[in-house]
Amino acid sequence: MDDVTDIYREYGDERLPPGQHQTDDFPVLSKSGTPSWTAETWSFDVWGAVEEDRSFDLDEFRALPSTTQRQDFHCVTGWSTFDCEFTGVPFSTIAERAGVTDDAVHVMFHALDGYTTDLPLSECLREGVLFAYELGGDPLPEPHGGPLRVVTPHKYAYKGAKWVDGVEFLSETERGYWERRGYSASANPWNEERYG
Ligand SMILES: Nc1nc2c(c(=O)[nH]1)N[C@H]1C(S)=C(S)[C@@H](COP(=O)(O)O)O[C@H]1N2
Ligand SMILES: [Mo]
Repeated sequence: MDDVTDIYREYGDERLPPGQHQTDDFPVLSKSGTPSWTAETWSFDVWGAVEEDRSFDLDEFRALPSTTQRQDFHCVTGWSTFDCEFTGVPFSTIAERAGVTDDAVHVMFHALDGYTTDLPLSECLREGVLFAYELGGDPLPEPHGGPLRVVTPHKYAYKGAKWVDGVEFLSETERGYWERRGYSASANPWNEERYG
């Protein structure tokens, strides 16, 4: 297992970002409840500034090369939970499979509940950004985004779309659900970038 719990060292000595408190459990936070889906119809789509649009069903996605990482998780509302063990496919693997074109600079994640969130492409290519389908060695619980979610340990957790079913590569910056509603586009917890 890889440890990516040392990201904070880029910003100082404190593992717990400023203004956060540590919780031992893993709370659930969703804008509008847990959406329903079926394994038969679920698909994960990749489109936009790519050489070839791609679509994966669940079995195809789980057959991709995966990694297991221990990560910390920071919600912008103030709680942090340490040492979450996620298994999934690195963002960079998906970018390689689709063949990102030269004009791609930004990414929009799409989810089954209508949620969206955006990040610069360079921020998505960091080691800790995964499309995760297991938590602690078990299938990712649906309230936490199962069957598939994004995790972004270098950002507040609203950058990690639960129930993710699409990733769109963009040649220009666009804003996601919370980013359009006043939350920070950059969302660095150690710089307390909570509001835009
Ligand atoms: N699709 C979707 N993804 C989402 C959200 C959401 O409402 N819908 N909430 C975000 C927020 S604000 C946080 S803190 C985390 C919460 O993840 P958890 O419920 O697994 O703790 O998911 C993020 N991803
Ligand atoms: Mo959050």
